[in-house]
Amino acid sequence: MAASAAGLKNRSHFFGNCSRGRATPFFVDLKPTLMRLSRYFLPVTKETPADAQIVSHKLMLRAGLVRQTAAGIYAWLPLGLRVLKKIEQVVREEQDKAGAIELLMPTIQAADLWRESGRYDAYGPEMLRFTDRHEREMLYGPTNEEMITAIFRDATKSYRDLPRTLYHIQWKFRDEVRPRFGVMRGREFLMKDAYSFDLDEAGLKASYEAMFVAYLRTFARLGLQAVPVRAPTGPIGGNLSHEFHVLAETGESAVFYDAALEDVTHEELLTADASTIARLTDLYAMEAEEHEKVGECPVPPDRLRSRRGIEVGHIFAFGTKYSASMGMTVQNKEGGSAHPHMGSYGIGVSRLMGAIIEARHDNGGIIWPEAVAPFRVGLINMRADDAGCASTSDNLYAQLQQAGVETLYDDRDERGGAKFATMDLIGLPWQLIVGPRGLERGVVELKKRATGEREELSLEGALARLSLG
Ligand code: P5A
Repeated sequence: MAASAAGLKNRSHFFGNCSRGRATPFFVDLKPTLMRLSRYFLPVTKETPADAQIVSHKLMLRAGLVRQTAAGIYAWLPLGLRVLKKIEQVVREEQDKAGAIELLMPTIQAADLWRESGRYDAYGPEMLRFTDRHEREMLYGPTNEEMITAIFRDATKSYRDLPRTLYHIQWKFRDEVRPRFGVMRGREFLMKDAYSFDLDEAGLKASYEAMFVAYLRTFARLGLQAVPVRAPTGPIGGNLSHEFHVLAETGESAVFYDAALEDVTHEELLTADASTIARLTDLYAMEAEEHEKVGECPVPPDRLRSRRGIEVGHIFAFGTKYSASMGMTVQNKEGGSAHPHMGSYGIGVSRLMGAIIEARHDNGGIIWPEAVAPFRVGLINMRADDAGCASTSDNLYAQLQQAGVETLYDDRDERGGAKFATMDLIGLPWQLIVGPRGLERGVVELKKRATGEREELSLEGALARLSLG
């Protein structure tokens, strides 16, 4: 059958030219096979899950992205994991561009570390505490200020070792009283947390601004409009802090802001710099509680907007809070000693997935931005029982693979309608549809998920279109 010929051709591309017996690959890349829906693991459902209240949670369950395994704790299924890794990668690239250096700290921490800063008792019941077999008190890290301070303290002696910003992307645990809305407020969640060390306050301000810029760019790349809001500092401490809120009806916070913030364009945010910060932070934006404290509002009423927001990032400048309490000093230029000034900078990586879906969906399902789509193209064979359709689809699939276009191939023996519904639900940016009537005229259909626009193209035309960046 033509279909298996194309399949073989495809395999030989990845396994090299083995003349006989089992192919022994030099590098194992099984993805081409795994991206066939007939062999993938994608448990989608039509039913709306009863326990999900907001649209992103419903869609994440229905599209087979995650599965809850205990209250507020999720398994990331194959499709969801691909998105999570992509969000993580965008965050990582912008951190690297801002000059931050990646490391990886563990999820488990020793209670003694937190006794040094005094936060072990202060943190309260949100901290998951346990003892090991030697009765040593341990905890699952809710954040890493103490650990990074200890690591940096023990390796740093001089002002020449500053400034530095270190970050990691690691699972956190917070025993939230009310985990809800799926991954939005989980107990276990993935966070990017960065920590900056500077000699003085002016240095800290520069590090804070570098992260601020990185955040604006990160959220813009993810296709989100995120408003920076002046924020109270809470248990992290310090006196300067901003939260970044994605505006969405289902957000947990009420945000008040100057309508002029809506005029900032996507392009400006993608290329944000220090002047963007100055412009944005001059504009009024507060969470409800802070807004009330301010009392008489500095924004003319006709320019004041109130919307719900999802907090996807939070940055803090807290100066010497941890360096002083944990005894971290460096020698300064004059030969004296100084406590480094610190900041910490968080992004809710797993929460972002919910936020992106809240901001980008329709009745049919998710609409992924290209930057984080689990696959770029969904190839749909409308008639798996038709040899012509099958061999053309297999060929297109092999060629898309070779062109490096991430493709999920629906090669299952299912009705066309069910295939369309699945593709719309999982929200890949492009659908390439192969059907018998089109093939008679030598054409396939290309559908753009975001707009629903369909276009008939020759096979070569479709391949060329999808292979371009
Ligand atoms: C900053 C980095 C901190 O923990 N310490 C290190 C500081 N800040 S924060 O605001 O408490 O958290 C940072 C971001 O993590 C996300 N987040 C969550 N995501 C999912 N479920 C949760 N329960 C949860 N709690 C916090 C948010 O995006 C937050 O801005």
